[in-house]
Amino acid sequence: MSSAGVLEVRGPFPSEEIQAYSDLHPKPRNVVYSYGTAGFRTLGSVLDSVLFRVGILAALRSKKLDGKTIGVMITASHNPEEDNGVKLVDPRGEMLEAAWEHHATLLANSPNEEFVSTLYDFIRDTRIDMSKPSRVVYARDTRPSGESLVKAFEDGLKSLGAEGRDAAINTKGTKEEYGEDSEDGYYQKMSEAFRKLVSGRPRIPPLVIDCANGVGAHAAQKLAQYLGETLPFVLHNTDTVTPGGLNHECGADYVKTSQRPPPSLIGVLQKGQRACSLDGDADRLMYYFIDERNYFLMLDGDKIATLVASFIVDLVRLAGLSDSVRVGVVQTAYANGASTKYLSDRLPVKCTPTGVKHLHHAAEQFNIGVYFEANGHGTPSTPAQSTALKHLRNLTELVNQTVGDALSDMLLVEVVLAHKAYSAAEWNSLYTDLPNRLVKVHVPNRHAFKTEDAERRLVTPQGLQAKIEELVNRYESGRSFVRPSGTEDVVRVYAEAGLRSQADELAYRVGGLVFDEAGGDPSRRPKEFY
Ligand code: NG1
Ligand code: ZN
Repeated sequence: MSSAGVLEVRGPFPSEEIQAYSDLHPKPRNVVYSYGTAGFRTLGSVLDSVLFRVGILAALRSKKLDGKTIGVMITASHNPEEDNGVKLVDPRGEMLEAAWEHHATLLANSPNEEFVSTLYDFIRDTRIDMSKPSRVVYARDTRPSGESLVKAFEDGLKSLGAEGRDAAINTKGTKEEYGEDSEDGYYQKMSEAFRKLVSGRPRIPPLVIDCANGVGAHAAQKLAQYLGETLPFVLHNTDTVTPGGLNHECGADYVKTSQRPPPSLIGVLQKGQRACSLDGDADRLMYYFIDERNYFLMLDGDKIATLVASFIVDLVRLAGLSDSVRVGVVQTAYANGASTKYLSDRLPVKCTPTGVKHLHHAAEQFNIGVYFEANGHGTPSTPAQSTALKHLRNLTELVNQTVGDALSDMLLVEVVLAHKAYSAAEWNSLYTDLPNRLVKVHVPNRHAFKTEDAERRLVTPQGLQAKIEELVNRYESGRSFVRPSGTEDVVRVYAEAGLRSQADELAYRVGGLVFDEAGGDPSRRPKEFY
């Protein structure tokens, strides 16, 4: 070892084992992988080598952090069943450090014959001590491809002799079952806090939950046992076995994107009854109801943020803490303009680029920061100081402050509704959403689109932003912005305006501008939908 740097890997490097296991999980030559906002995400059928290599990477990340536990989630969230994906979670529940996203991409793309030497160089350059222990806890959602991908991932762990623990619900009742204490403890803690928070309030009418035929079905069934009559559930779309069901015509993304209820709930929902949809991995939450006139009304992430923030503001005020505890809301450009206006009149609001890591970071600048993306992804982060207050203390027990958990968000909404004695309609009337439309545009190279000002303006392609603004100005209460997706190979166009027809028209027109500018395949030009 020279003082200039470490020339060799510290500790054992089992190159033969790694090579032997790696040969079982060859990388397809024609696929290029990239670790994006949501980790690696693509068709489940081309992810075998990625999962194997992520197993290795997770073990190395743990060694690098002195044996702290790393989390790995195998899921493609709200995406269709044939997709799958994997992301890493750092020890405190936060997203993988950005530099390691780059390492992950590098390792995933290394050709088979170079993999072991690329890995060696990486371990040496990153100064990972291979004699350190490593601990990895992992889980998957209910997708059919999940089972074999878990095996590939476990091979990655085994090749380094790393310790892994399967925290997935699918091991329940099998000989691999891991003690359920922690999962049970979690439901116990949440439901006890919930009971305390709603005690003395009127009986809560049943809540309809669309579980997206995903992993949330298992969790909701479990939680129902703990909550009993305190909060009765009516569970739908709980079939995690029939192929093709996951997120199909159900789930939070379906509801938000199509702006209608899952067909399976039509005829089930009674007027005024509260209903909500989870997504495939149960980290998004969308509330909705049918009003007296039989209209479908959505209570999305913005409405949730508004409800929760106003409740927290009330609690802080009642506790006489207004001067010392700063409550704020964090949104992205996708937040409905009406919500931004409503909130900005009442408390500080910050806008960040898309992605939980940006929102979370900004939320930490407040003492209590509430963030929900419009699509229902989010959580409030409450500080330790608030323990002076009983309700705030119970709130911290209830909410999951590091990673999205739609069920804990749902309980929080129910607490606030119970406290404010709000019906779904009263909650909805806090402000009226501006009609809006989100469109995907397929372009040859989405990376040509660069943004600034929390993604609200395009920097490149040059001149396009000016054209968008020229269009937007022709619409009353018009707003539109364009950004490349971090999770799909598309550019997203968002538009809102005072009238439904105008929002649709604006979205279509901006979509057309983007498409023409990017030189897309004419057969994929956005279609008129208004
Ligand atoms: P992209 O594909 O970068 O737009 C989508 C969501 C994000 C976030 C991530 C991660 C929209 C418009 N975008 O990101 O809000 O949830 O997925 O899942 O909903
Ligand atoms: Zn999700």
